[in-house]
Amino acid sequence: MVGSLVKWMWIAALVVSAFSVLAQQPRTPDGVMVSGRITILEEPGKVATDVGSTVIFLEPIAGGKGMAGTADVHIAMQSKQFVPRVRVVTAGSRVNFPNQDPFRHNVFSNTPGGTFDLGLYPRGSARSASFRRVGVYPIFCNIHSRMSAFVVAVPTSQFTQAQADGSWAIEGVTPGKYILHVWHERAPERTREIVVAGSALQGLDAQLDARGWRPLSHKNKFGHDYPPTERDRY
Ligand SMILES: [Cu+2]
Repeated sequence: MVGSLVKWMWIAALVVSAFSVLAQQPRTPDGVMVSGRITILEEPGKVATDVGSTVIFLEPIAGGKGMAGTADVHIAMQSKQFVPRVRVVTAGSRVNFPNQDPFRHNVFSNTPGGTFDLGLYPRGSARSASFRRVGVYPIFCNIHSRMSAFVVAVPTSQFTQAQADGSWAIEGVTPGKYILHVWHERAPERTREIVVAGSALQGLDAQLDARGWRPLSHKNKFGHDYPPTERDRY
């Protein structure tokens, strides 16, 4: 009887120690953490203040987990700006655009294969658009030429945006092969193949080159130049 009790205590101790070993692993129930840091190479004298707009996502090649549901996200219109300026979503998601300014705004995109126009609407109301196709959608307002944003629709739910210091992490990544994409509006996209195994993958650092970037002007929703004064053109 005593021998059997000792045996059970041994088993219990082994189970507890096994759990404490597991708890020390940087592992989430579904997978592991993949992380790194982004830096942006700028022209001399310039310092990047928008590293936090960088989009990082893992496109599954083999064995990895891809899409899992869609996100419910917002881009607000505040003080004649889209906030935040960049949003990453799983392709198929809807993005809501609440107008928080005391005047009307429009939201449109002329992205080939993904055009939309939400019309003109006042403070306190919101309209939404679907982003079914994978790709980068520049978003504008037909009234205010300086308003611009990007929705980046990706073929996976394993994505994130960098912190202000450039660090990023994606949790719960299942083992498999992926293409790691790093996208920023001011630099060519960077990609590399990674293999995620049973433990955390750290140090996936990438440097983006924004030295060749020049701000682009854009047309209004009719494909014309914006009028010199920002008047309501509806
Ligand atoms: Cu506007």
